[in-house]
Amino acid sequence: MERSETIPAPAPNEPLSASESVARSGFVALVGRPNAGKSTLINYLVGEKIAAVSDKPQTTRSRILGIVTRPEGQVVFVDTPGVHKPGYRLNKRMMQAVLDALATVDVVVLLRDASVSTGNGDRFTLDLVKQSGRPALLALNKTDRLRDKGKLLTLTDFYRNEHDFLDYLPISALTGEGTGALLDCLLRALPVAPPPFAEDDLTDQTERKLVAEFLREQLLRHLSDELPFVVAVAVEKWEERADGGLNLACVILVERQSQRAIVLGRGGLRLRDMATAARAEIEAMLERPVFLEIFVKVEPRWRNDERRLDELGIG
Ligand SMILES: Nc1nc2c(ncn2[C@@H]2O[C@H](COP(=O)(O)OP(=O)(O)OP(=O)(O)O)[C@@H](O)[C@H]2O)c(=O)[nH]1
Ligand SMILES: [Mg+2]
Repeated sequence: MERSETIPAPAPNEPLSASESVARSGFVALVGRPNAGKSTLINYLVGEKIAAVSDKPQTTRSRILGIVTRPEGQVVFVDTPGVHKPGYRLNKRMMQAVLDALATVDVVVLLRDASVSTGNGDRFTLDLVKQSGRPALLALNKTDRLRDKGKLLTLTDFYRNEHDFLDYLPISALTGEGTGALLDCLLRALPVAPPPFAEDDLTDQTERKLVAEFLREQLLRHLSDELPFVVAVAVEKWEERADGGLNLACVILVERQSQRAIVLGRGGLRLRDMATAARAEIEAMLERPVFLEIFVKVEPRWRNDERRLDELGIG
């Protein structure tokens, strides 16, 4: 995409003037450890649910665009999988999605869960952001959880000593606190360029992909421990009904027969609960009645199967 850089970015605390306020646009990667709150933040900023959220790590598996259009310009957020050590092909693709985002965006937001202590994973993530050479902003998330606000000062000092970030902003992706300041800061940092997307575009995710993700989110919420890592969801049938409704069929992949039994639950009750919750969300999104059929299929080693990963749109 061509960009013109003729108008310099205003100083951090200077208001955006009318002439500057139409033209700033670009791509902003949300990068951070699993569970930092990247998808919660993109959903909040976009104002619609476009990304699955759960308290299980590695919820996001591929790049998701979330588009925010304001009078001052357009910010195209790139939600990425959490930074982790890849084992399976699945995880290698997830990490590649992070690296691709870092290599192509205009600005990076390093999102850090301020309510947990700093670990090796946080240092590794910081190094990736530094190595990208992109302008970066630090957002300290989950401030609503912090009893001791002094923690924010300590963390800000830590990151300030490590890297020259554009700014160091406390936010809560859950309540939205601080997200206005974050958006302002990003709009200032973006180049002068026409918006890449139409004003009413919200995401690049297809309805089909969102259906699969809404069901997978329910699986993540209802299943404990290791199971979330081994489930995937694909939509296999999308059929118009004469009565205006939709017939959908989804397949849930697991790797072992014992996992299939857990997903189903006693008498199929767990799957029924998850399907009911997913269907309600899918109907609200599509604004029409949905008839949802679900199959649970054992497919050993799908996480290392490149063809399957292509079909699932991962990476
Ligand atoms: N209290 C609080 N919880 C939050 C906040 N932001 C996110 N969470 C919670 O943190 C958990 C992880 O959120 P996600 O948005 O899925 O995190 P993520 O960074 O996208 O995680 P991955 O996709 O696994 O990399 C969820 O349970 C969210 O509800 C916040 O600002 N405050
Ligand atoms: Mg996520």
